[in-house]
Amino acid sequence: MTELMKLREEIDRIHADLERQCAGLTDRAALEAFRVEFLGRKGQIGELFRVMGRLAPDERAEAGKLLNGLKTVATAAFEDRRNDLEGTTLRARLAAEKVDLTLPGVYHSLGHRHLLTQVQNEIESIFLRMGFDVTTGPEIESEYYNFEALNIPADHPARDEWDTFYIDDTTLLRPQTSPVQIRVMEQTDPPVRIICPGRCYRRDTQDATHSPVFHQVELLWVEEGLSLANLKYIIELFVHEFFGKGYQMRLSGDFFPFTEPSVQMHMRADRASDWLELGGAGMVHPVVLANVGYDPKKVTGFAFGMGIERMAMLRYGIADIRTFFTNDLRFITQF
Ligand code: FA5
Repeated sequence: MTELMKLREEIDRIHADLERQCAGLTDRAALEAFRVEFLGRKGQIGELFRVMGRLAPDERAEAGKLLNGLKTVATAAFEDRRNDLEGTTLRARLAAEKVDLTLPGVYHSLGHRHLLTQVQNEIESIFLRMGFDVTTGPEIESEYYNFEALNIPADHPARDEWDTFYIDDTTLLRPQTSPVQIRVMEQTDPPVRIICPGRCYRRDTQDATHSPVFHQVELLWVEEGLSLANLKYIIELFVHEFFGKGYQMRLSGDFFPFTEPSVQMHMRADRASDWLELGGAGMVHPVVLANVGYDPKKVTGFAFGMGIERMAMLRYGIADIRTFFTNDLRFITQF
C-alpha cells in the first residue's frame, strides 16, 4: 500500500471518528477537548500533515487537498456544534429567565398602626397642642403609688373599686394610670400639666365594654387658681377636638378618694343611643397634693382618667371591646 493510500484510509477513519464524537458533545468542556483532539497543533489532523514529508512529490498536491478538506470538515463540524450548544444554552437561559408580564404581581400587604395606637397618637397630639406634656409610668406598680399616695389607705373599701391583679403583697399590675400623677408631682414643682396614656389591668369580667387589659389616658393640671370650671372646659375642648360635632356628653357626681369633688363622664353618639361611661375626673384631693409635698392652700389641680378603647368604640361605632384584642385582620384592616 502506498503512503497516499494509507493517508486516505487514515483520513476516512478520522473523518468518521470526528463526526461520531462531535454529535455526542453536550457541553463546552467536551467541545474544547474535541477541538484540541482534532484541530489543535498536536491534534490528529495536525499529526497527519507531518506525513506529507514522506510522500512522493507528485502525491503531495493531492494529499494536501485531502488534508485541507478534512480540516475544513472538522472545523465546520466544530463550529456547527458550538453554535448549536450556545443556542441551546441561550434558549435554556431565556426560558429560565422568562418574565410573564401578564401575570398578576406579587402582593406584599403593608402593615399599619393598630386602631388603638392611632387613637392614642391622636389624643396625644390634641393635648400637646393645648400645652400638655406626654409622660409614662410603670405598668408594674407599688401599692403606695396606686393606693396610699392616692388617699386610699389599706383596708379602705374603695380599693374594691379596682379589682387588682397582685404580683406580691405590695406590688401590682396598675389598674389605672392615676399613680403616674404621684410619680410626676414627686419629681416636679407646680405648675404641672401632663397627660399619661398607658395600659391598665383589672380582674374585671369580660363583656362588651370591659377587658382585663385596656388603656387609659390620665390628665393632670396643677397650678394656682384652677377650678372645676377649668376642668369642664378642658374636657369639652377635648371632646370637641376628638369627636367633632353631634356627640353628647354629660358630667355627673361621683366619688374617687383622690379627687374632691369628683365627676364621671358619659357620652353617647346621639339621643337614641345608650350612654357610655368614658372616664372619671375631679379636683385633686388636698391630701394627695400634701402627699407629694405641694401646698394645697397655694395650688389646686384637676385630673381625669379616660378609657381609650371606649373613646374609639364610640367614635367608630365598635360594639364590643374584645375586637381590639383578637387580632382579626378583618377588623384591623378597616382602620
Ligand atoms: C379610674 O380608673 C380613675 N383613676 C379615673 C380618674 C382619674 C378619676 C383621675 C379622677 C381623677 P374608673 O375606674 O371609673 O376610674 O375608670 C376610668 C375609665 O377607664 C372607665 O370610665 C372606662 O372608660 C375605663 N375602664 C375601666 N375599666 C375598664 C375595663 N375593664 N375595660 C375597659 N375600660 C375600662
